[in-house]
Amino acid sequence: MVLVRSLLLTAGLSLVASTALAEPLLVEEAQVRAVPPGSQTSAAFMTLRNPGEQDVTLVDADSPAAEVIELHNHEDVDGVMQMRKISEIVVPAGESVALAPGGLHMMLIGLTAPLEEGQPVEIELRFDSGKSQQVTAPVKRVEVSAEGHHGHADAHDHGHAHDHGHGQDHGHGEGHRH
Ligand SMILES: [Cu+2]
Repeated sequence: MVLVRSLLLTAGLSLVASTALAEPLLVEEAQVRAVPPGSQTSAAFMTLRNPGEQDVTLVDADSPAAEVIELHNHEDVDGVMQMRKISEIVVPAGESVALAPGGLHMMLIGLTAPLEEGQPVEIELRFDSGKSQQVTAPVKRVEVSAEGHHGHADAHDHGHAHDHGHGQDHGHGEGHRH
């Protein structure tokens, strides 16, 4: 009887443990944009992959590196790319969503300390399910000009997207300087 009870207890515990360990998303290529000293904002980029069978909805994020993190997208408004705060990012079951310069990103607002290249930034992703997930995103220089050295078409497209991101960041910084 004692043996049965302890077996049940063990089974119950391992079930809880494996549930707690199962992260909702696989996060790849997480990085935070290196910004000049004195900058109050930065952005985090990453690829969110959902290996599960249910959609995962990101609704919020938090980091010791910034006072606030907002989920942002870029929208083409009459030919001008504008940054918009959005309430959620849905990662459909079995699919992945890229947060990248010129598109979806997490905006770090009110940096608590200067970001140093290579520094790991801890970001907690919060989901509508109430679950959360910890991500480490190193600070990296996100190239603004990719002209010249890479040569192939991909590099050029890339450079273009970065240029958009760059312009928008300026606009954004001003928007938050109330
Ligand atoms: Cu933004």
